[in-house]
Amino acid sequence: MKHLTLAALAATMMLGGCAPEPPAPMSVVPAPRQLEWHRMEQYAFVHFTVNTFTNREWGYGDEPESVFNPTDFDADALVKIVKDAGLKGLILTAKHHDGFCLWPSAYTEHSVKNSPYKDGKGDIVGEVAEACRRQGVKFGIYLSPWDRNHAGYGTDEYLEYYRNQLRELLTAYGPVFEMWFDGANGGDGYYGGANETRILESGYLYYDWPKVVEIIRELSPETVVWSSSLPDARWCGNERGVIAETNWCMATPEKLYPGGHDDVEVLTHGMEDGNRWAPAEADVSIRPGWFYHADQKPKTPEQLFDIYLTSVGRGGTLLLNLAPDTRGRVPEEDVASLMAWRKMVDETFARDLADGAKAEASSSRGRGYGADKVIGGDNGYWATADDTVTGDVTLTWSEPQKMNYVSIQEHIELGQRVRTFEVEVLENGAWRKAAEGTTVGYKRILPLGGVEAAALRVRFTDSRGPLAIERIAVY
Ligand code: FUL
Repeated sequence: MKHLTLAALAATMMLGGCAPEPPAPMSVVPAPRQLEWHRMEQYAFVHFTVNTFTNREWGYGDEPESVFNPTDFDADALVKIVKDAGLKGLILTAKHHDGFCLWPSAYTEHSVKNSPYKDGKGDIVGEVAEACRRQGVKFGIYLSPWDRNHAGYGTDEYLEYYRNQLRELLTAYGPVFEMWFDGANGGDGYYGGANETRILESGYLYYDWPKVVEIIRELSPETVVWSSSLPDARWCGNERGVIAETNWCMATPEKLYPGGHDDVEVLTHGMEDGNRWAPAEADVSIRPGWFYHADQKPKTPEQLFDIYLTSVGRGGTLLLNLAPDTRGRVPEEDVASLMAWRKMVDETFARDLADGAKAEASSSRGRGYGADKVIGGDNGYWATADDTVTGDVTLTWSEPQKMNYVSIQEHIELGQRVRTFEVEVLENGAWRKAAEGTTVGYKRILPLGGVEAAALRVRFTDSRGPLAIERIAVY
């Protein structure tokens, strides 16, 4: 027995000694629910309510329930479009600012139950949640805090109503991958017939977001909370689908929402020294409006492709909105654009050239953390020693390859580290800088312009700690 152990020890030593410890995690790392969320990369928003029928973006709150009358709604058809487009989830406007509920809530009469849809027996939230489960698409909910219908909006009565609805939704329609709380807070509205303006001094204080988050954590701990104030995920600061090139996944809540208002600078870039994981999500509509309007056109597949590069390609997620029409169907031209975009993304990123390359690094942490780990993903990560915060990985091919994009991913389980990097290509025997960037995070995609090169080198020129790179892919 003793001999065997010694032999095994000798073999281990010949192979380069004991495997080193992994790099220590940075002080802020993602929770498992956030990691899972990052990996979804892209999911759909669906804006559908009375506004679809009144041709508005923000309903006033006085719309009779009778206006909600989709003639051909089919939850499975909607979810199939989302799934075929490669979108991994669907967040539905269960209630928008007008207060109309797409589910038969026990707490109000202002819902589908008093609409002509299925003679009041329909439940859009339930039907979509079920269709999502059947088709393997994750389900999420938008529940507008601002409610222009409710008579008690602005008082404690409304808060109780709102929290009851939140509990009702999470209990009846879970699992919910993301809860989406928009930032529109107060203004004029119907408010049960008062027809007045109600301005909140501070949305943060009124809604008591810590209390709302507590309810979600209790009923649905796996749900990612999207909001301005206490987020698991943050707004990227615009509705164009453009995340900043320098994009840290960390932020400090007090800095995101100082004085009850968004700090767009912090939302846009995040904070290198932020005290919680609050990654950027890019919400953008396929059309100019969030809701359907007959006179609007969808974005082209090329526009959607650019949005993919400035959202998923900058380390965040893409929340792409679809707007069903008065039939309850996603307009055919939108579906065509969406599917053409999907095809473009799939074809562009179909074959990772790194699969046929040899990988070498300037240095490594030791056994189990070599350069080969960057190829293919899912097999660990390349890491440097504790005192080494710069380094490079070179991929070499036997023949020159035509390169359109490089995609780099950090091992974010251990936090976000890279501050700056450069990409060089070996073209006709000489190295040339082809691209450069700042942060990497979950994923960073940069164009290489179709260069023909026999090698590609990523030089990490500054990092917050030892490097931990999960994947370098070339397309
Ligand atoms: C905003 C809302 O005011 C818009 O109507 C839309 O729902 C957008 C996604 O969020 O806060």
